[in-house]
Amino acid sequence: MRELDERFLRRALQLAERARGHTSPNPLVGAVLVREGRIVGEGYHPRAGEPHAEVFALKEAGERARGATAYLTLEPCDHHGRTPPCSLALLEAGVARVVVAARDENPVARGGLERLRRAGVQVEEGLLAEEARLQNEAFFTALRKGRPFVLLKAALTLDGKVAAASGDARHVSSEASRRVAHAYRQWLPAVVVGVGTVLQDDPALTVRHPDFRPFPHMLEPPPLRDPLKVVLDTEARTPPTARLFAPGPRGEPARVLLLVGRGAPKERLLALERAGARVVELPREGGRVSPEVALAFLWEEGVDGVLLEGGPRVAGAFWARGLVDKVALFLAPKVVGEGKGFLEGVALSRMAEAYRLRLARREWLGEDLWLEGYLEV
Ligand code: AOF
Ligand code: ZN
Repeated sequence: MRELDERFLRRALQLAERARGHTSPNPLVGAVLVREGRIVGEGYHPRAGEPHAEVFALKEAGERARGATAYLTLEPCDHHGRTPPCSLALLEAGVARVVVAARDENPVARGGLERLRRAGVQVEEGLLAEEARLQNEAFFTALRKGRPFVLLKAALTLDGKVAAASGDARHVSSEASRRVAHAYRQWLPAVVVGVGTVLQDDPALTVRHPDFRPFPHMLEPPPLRDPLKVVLDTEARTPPTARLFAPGPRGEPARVLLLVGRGAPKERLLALERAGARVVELPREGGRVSPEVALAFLWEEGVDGVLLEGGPRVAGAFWARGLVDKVALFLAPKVVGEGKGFLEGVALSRMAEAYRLRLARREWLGEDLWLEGYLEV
């Protein structure tokens, strides 16, 4: 029984993955309805504002949902949000048993399991819970912290440098690593860079040829889309001709958000707006737009996670304030000697004080070492 339950729940996790990159601020959710050992309905949540996973599965099952078991990656919602409660939909359809991987932690939506239990539905939870929580780690972390989840990505030489002494940062890591990095861009709704990176590297920040290895349940790639491109640019120094304004590889117009400090030169703001940017003036702290203020603004906009892509000054500022949740590093077998370190402005006097990462991944990508870890606090 447990083996079968696990198999169908895994199928639900796989369905959920089809929408990676499209659901923020909502989670990825998959649903499978099974009657007499056979799948009678499947669904996933395609994007915020559209019906929830359960609704698609119930629709496909029709009358066959009566007496069925529902396998859900997330506790069904119990609220009238953008859509009506899934708990009621499951009850009305006559589902007899519900197997749920992870509890919803959204105080507004959760509670579906209690309602189903009270109505006499057999409820089981916790199977594959860890995998389901990992699938939605941005969603869960953001809810818990009340700000977007922050993944810091960097390609480093063996001596820990992100750029040579001149600032040249082009192609530290291999093509294989860059493809994985593009999968992170697909995953998180926004990419954040400092204006220094725009001036130095002129990145496009689009999603091209991603390699979806970070996501274990993904069977087929989701529809690709470029992230919201966010530039921390206190003085509005981004050139209106920067590559990030160009349409993406699929012809989609670039979505660029420039977070500038109050009092930045008006004529530059106008030029950047003409280039297609949305420009938002935020209060300064110590002369600059702070990471806290930027994240708070993004969270209000419904951004539940960001990929921090540098440079070292922005990375250091987020790190020093404890705002980095997860790190993805690509370590290339190169040595440049003096160059730009990974975290500018972070300085410790004793090795014993060093930050520690709890490693969640250590894998070779060709000759690069790929690490993922969580900052221990
Ligand atoms: C489910 N099934 O497929 C999803 C759920 O604004 P709404 O109505 O889309 O509600 C969003 C919240 O509902 C979201 O924050 C999360 O708590 C839950 N998402 N629940 O039963 C789904 N996507
Ligand atoms: Zn729902």
